[in-house]
Amino acid sequence: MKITEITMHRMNMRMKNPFTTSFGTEQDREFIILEAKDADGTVGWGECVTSESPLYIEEFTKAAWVMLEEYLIPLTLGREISHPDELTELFEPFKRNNLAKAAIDAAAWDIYAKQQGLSLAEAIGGCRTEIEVGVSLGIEDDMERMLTNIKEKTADGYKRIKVKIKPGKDVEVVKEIREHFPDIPLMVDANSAYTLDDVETLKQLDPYNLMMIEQPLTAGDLIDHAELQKHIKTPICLDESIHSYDDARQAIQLGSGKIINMKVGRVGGITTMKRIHELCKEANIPMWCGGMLESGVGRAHNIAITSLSAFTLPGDTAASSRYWEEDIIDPEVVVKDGIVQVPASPGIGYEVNREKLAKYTVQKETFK
Ligand code: OSB
Ligand code: MG
Repeated sequence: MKITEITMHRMNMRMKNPFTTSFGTEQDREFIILEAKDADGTVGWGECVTSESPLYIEEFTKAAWVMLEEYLIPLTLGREISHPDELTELFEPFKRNNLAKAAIDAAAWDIYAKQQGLSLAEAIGGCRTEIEVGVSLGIEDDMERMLTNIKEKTADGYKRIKVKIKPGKDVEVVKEIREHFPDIPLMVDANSAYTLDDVETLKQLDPYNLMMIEQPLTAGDLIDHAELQKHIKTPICLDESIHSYDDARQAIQLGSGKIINMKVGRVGGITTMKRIHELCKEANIPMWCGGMLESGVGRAHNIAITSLSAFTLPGDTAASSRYWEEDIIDPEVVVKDGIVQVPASPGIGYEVNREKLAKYTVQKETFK
């Protein structure tokens, strides 16, 4: 395989509703769709899941664009590779910038799968034809609205509900949710908003039978999470602390968490994701696929990834319609009774709708 042309589409897509986390509110998603063309004409797609601002992670869309344009795309173009795994090694000298790296990696895997006549799920070793999904709900000022959201999503069949929390919007919120929904599979995500000074508050979540608390402490931290886990019963799930195979290995060794949220972007691509997957399988660490409010392209990759065997918990890959008036893929991602069918057709298994892609593109450049 030899990628001879890459087009970056900088996108701006407005979500139906604002999404609030402990780090801020986002409604206009700015990200990059990366289109790669092989010498044989096969086209592959990847999504660079950055946001306009570096609030969740240090990368952001304009920075990723420069990283891709100046470093990663020149390294990729015209290079003969026998397998997409080789890209990880190729990009290794450049520190971090995982979201940018993962965008090319994703497109290369799509090309590779199409050339092999395999679905992306098959190409990466997936073993499921359908996956269970949950939904992630943002912080709401109005508790009634939160309860309505949960009621709706539960009625839609989502397999678990995740709610965002932050200091001051945590124990009371969970208590009230549990009063109305005593039995739903429920978890919370703090997006790094707490410190070890908050142990007493976090302990108060223990009676509410949460599946897990996601990333309570600082992004990148493993040590304090291990300490926190000794004091709370709720299992800790790591998100912003896992950027590499070694992060996952050390987290398991230290007991920093009991569950891992996998985002392919955050770990720099499918190749590293697969290594972490093997590690978690061996260590009996359940995984699930996180989300970055993706368009259909990123969503398609997430569906394929979730077909791997250690992804035993429902992830955040909700239906296209949960986010968008219209998605940029055909067909859109549909969730029925909390289940998404894993496409069997070659590559990501969805067609990018070029008309809709163009409609939301604010900058486009082709590199050869
Ligand atoms: O922490 O998982 C997170 C969205 C943007 C950035 C970080 C996170 C999230 C979500 C939403 O929780 C996941 C989704 O619905 O795509
Ligand atoms: Mg998270």
